[in-house]
Amino acid sequence: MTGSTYTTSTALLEAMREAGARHAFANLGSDHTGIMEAYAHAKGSGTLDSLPELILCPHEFVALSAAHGYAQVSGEPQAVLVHVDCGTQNLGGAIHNASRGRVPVLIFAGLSPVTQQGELPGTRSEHIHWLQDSADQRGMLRGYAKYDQEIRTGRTMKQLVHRAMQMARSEPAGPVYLTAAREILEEELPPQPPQGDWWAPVAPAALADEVADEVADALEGARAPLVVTSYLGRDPAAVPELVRLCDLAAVGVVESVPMTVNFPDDHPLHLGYQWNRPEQNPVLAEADVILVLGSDVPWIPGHNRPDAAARIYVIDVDPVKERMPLWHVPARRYARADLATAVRQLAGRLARRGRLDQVAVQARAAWVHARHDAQRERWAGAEQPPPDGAITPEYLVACVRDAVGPDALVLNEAISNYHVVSEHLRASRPGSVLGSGGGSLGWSGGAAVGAKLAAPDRTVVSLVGDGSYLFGVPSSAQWMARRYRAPSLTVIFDNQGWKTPSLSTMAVHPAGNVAAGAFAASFQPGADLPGVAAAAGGAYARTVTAADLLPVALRRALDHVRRGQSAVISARVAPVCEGEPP
Ligand SMILES: Cc1ncc(C[n+]2csc(CCOP(=O)(O)OP(=O)(O)O)c2C)c(N)n1
Ligand SMILES: [Mg+2]
Repeated sequence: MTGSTYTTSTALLEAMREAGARHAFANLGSDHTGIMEAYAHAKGSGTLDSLPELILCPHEFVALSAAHGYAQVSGEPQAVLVHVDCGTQNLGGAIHNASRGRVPVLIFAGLSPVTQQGELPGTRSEHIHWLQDSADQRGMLRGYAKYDQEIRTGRTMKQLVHRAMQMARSEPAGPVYLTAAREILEEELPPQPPQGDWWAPVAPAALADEVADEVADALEGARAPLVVTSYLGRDPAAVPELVRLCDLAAVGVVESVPMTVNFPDDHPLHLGYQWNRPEQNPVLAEADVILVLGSDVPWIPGHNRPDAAARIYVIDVDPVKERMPLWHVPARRYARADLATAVRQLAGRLARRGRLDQVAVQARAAWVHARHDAQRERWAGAEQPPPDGAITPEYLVACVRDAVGPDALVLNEAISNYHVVSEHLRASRPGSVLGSGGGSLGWSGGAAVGAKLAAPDRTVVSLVGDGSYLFGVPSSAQWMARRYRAPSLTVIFDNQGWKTPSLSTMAVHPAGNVAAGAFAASFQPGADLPGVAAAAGGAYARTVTAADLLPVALRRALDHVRRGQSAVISARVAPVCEGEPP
């Protein structure tokens, strides 16, 4: 075949762009011949703007993580192109993260050619076309993709891309997966007209009047009302709405497993964070009315639960967690609603009805504020470095906070130090912290690249465990950061191993052999982790072992980042085990 002018591949790429994908994070292969021709043709004819910008990704996990980070920051769905079955498999845990994080992204993979004797343009031409033909390629992502479909003719390509994107963007948002054989991608077509205007996502849902009344009644009658949230702040506009509601009725807020800033840390009604620490949160136990506003894990009932008599209301875009096999919160009412809309409705109702007992509200506000202040005082005390000059995680986060300032965009993948980041970063600006939303480690490597592409004027900072840094394929992510001018600062909590599996084991076997120190998942002998980034992406690379050297190391690293060069600082914190690994 010679260079064709308009094919199904052109329609695919145009439709992605029409649906809002500014980028296609791509790892290419023999299924993408039509796509490469389409880009080459667009370049020659000056029409590249009608296609997503192609971002080459040496690893697919990083490609999807970058699309994830971009979509989180911009709210715009992105596209990912991968190679048949094996490229799909290399997406690995990034598809879990996108699904659990409810991130809109369209993944497209080719299929091996469906003809083998030259019957159609695009027919099999390489040995791998027999090897890469799999029985159920789409099945690999089932359970994680919201929608999957094979495109069987170029005539429906644009419709199906828009339909898939409409699904991806409608709440609860999530990844979608399309495939097409090479013959389909090579099919010549008359140019397909734009369709973007006809496939908007489903409009935000409001609370039914009777539900809004019931929740407002509960708040008016509450002695100790509490909001628990994990991801209300994915929509930064929802945060000031929540502040207004909480101010009106003096409602305290606990962030459970926060994936973003849901409520300003410096607001006196903020009552702290819940991660995995095996202890009862007294604030949760004392509450008599609890609004769970956007949370997959509002508490871990095995060790931390509300009072049995508490009246609980779940309001969420996904109130019964349709993709989770086992899930339950003992709520009076489950309501599906857009959180900014629902919270605005509740605040409007409380203000209009004027039934709140103002004396009780004032007294409660004073009590919550005192608790907030005591909590912050305790946290501030923990930031002092010990006399031996070692770097503690609390000190590390405090140094990062002071160095980067409140406008930075912080990616939290600190794992056994997740809670330390929450408590010491003191993030108060909506949209200034991100988590993956899932549990497959390595997200921050690619997500930092995507986040910086989406917000070129912001300083992007990843706080990451040493294990998670390696899971993120830093060779690939750091190369992309240089090639696409998306520099960021990575700070590694380098405890030279995986601490969390030991913590998990000790929680199950508190007096077991691991608790006694007989085994630890150590990375000794230690690796030069920043050196990986220097080799692959020309990053500024430093390892810091003493507390007093940290502030200046961070300042220097940030200078490099501001000049366009990525920087990776490994901060040596207490190792998972001393000396030789047991
Ligand atoms: C893809 C993936 N593989 C394995 C795990 C299991 N896992 C959970 S925490 C952890 C250790 C992470 O190490 P690090 O980032 O250094 O954090 P630390 O526990 O040392 O704080 C592992 C391997 C996981 N969550 N995801
Ligand atoms: Mg570690």
